[in-house]
Amino acid sequence: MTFKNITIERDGLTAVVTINRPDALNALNGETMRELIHAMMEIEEDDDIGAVVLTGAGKAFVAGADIAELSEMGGMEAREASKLGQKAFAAIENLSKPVIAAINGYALGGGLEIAMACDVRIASSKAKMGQPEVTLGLTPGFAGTQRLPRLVGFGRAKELLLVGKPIDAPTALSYGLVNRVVEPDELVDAAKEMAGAIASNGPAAIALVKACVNKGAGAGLETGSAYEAEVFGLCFGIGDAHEGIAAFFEKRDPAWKRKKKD
Ligand code: DAK
Repeated sequence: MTFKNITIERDGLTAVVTINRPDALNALNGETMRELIHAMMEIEEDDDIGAVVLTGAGKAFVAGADIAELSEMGGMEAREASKLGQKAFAAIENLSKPVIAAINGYALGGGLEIAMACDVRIASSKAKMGQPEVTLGLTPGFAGTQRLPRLVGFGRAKELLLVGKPIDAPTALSYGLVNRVVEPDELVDAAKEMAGAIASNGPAAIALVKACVNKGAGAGLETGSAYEAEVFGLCFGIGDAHEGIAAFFEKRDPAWKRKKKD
């Protein structure tokens, strides 16, 4: 598919997906959501991609949902927009390959929510993050009220959600909202380096760890641990565990099976 609002660039086993509407600070309109869904489908099917970096073009990561588009919506249209957004976020969260958000600037409202749907967040020292929905008389619509407290705790989440003012990158780091803060010109390389490290590991183990953590977050310890035991067995069943352990003892790099159909 050809894309209008995003670009996809390959670097080894990493795909860098850039949201590219800099004139609107990469605000998420319906078309961009649809393109993100298609991009994730293409990446899912491509066995030569092991990890993804998601970033924004220009001075923003994503300045939120497209307010101009939202302002013109009727009820049923807003309902469809909501479903589309949920599908796009699920496509990122459920992608079998980890997604690293490289937060290059403003990540506000839906922009912070899409970053939180990613697996890891690295921020530029210039980034600003927040949930300003209440300043527009809105509540967050892409699970910000749910993912933010899971990442930063209830007190900090409620402050961000209720006051609506953005925080800077060092504060986000101290809250645990982002994993690392780097200089702006080092951001994409830092994210690519992490993506490369992830992609060099066992591809099935990577997909299964992501699924375990995500599924476990919504289940109790007992159910999550039972799921973990199943996928642990699967690593042996598909041979990756035997290969990884053999490579360790033979002092060589593991030869992972990348093709799903091998
Ligand atoms: N939508 C559309 N256009 C936007 C935009 C946005 N969110 N943010 C910025 N722009 C546009 C500006 O209108 C401006 O366009 P022109 O005037 O040049 O035509 C251009 O981008 C540059 O922006 P500024 O001139 O404002 O740039 P500044 O550097 O001065 O300020 C800023 C940067 C990020 C502080 C400022 O642009 C800003 O406050 N932007 C709005 C941030 C915001 O409130 N974001 C939305 C939060 S609400 C839903 C689920 C979720 C949501 C909605 C529905 N459903 C389930 C259906 C989520 C809602 C949100 O995200």
